[in-house]
Amino acid sequence: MQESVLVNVGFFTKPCVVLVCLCGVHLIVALFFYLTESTTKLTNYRKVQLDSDIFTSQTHRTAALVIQYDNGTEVEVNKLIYSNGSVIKDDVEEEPTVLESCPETSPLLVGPMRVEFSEPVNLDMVRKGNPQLGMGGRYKPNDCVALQKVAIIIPFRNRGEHLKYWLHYLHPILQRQQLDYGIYVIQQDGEGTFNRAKLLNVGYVEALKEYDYDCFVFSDVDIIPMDDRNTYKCSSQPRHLSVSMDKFGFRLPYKQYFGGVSAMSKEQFQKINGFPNNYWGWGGEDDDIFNRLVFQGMKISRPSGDMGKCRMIRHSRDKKNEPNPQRFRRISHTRQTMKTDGIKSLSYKVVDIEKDLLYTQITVDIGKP
Ligand code: UDH
Ligand code: NGS
Repeated sequence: MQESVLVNVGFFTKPCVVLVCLCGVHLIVALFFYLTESTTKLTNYRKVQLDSDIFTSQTHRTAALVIQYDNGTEVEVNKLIYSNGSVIKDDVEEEPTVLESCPETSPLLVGPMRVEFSEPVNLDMVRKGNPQLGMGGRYKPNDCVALQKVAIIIPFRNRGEHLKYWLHYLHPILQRQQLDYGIYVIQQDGEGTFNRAKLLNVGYVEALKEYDYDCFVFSDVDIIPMDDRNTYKCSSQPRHLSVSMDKFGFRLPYKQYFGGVSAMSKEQFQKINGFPNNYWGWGGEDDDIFNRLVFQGMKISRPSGDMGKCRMIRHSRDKKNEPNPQRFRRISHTRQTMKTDGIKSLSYKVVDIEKDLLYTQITVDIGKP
């Protein structure tokens, strides 16, 4: 009885051994492919070569990464990379090497906007809300080449609260306007009499030391546009931008008014020898600038009253910026004085340069009357 069982088992032994062998071979083959695959993946990741040049001040970029396989072959893939190096998306469309010019009118504009000054502004929130900015309040679009490189120059002293509102409102607007821009806050050092026009001259010279700007927007710190179609850029003629201010009942106070916010190309600014340096205290310097432009045969270009609406932050008169009693006499002599007094005769000392994410602040000693 025992013998017959043994014989039966012996009869089934050969096929079983063959089956077990086949299973074994199958297992080995499967294991081989599995291991080869995972080793390649691992090698891929370790051997990704990043070219550090691809990182700019922008948050992300597409870039070609070279992946090297074990067997020596190299493959290029496109990835979206954050500037901290983390790869967030595979196989995105390749970034064109030559970007096209931005359109004449930005498609990102929203038109009329609500502007109010009831809630205080937190600058950390403004920094977080503008992740595309580079140090010094610099920005340029990453999907097209901006039509103009614009330096925005703000004359400044003791107006920190106004500056916060200005930065809060203007950064998003300027980005929607697709400008290549930088913000320059020119702070008058010391307690002497304020000189707006001389600070603007300093801003022009200092901004040009940093970048090849072709347009200069001169803006008071307390004026905020209410419509982003009022683009902060230059025209073929000098442009007055704050044409419809709330404090003047949304109209020009007088036809020749050129105060508040204005824009001039490098050529236009050079043609008038810049701004006067000798208007100490409040008033008249903007009229002198208007005279200079007219005497050089230029006309003022302006947006419509609708697009040119803006709000001014209400405030009391600043100390050391009392009305200048000499202003009427001075504006009657612009034709003669503009030849010598201006950018050619400008002298000042830079005391400090501070780079914030939202602006570049240049503190200057501009002397006294
Ligand atoms: N500015 C300063 N600090 C000053 C003075 C002027 O930052 O102490 C700058 C600032 O950018 C300001 C610009 O210079 O927006 C023009 O100043 P302004 O005094 O000529 O003009 P603003 O319209 O004031 O600001 C006019 C006098 C307001 C009197 C109001 C009385 N109710
Ligand atoms: C004129 C001043 C300008 C000044 C404008 C608006 O009278 O400098 O008022 O002033 N000209 C002279 O004084 C010669 S404002 O109402 O904004 O304070 O910009």
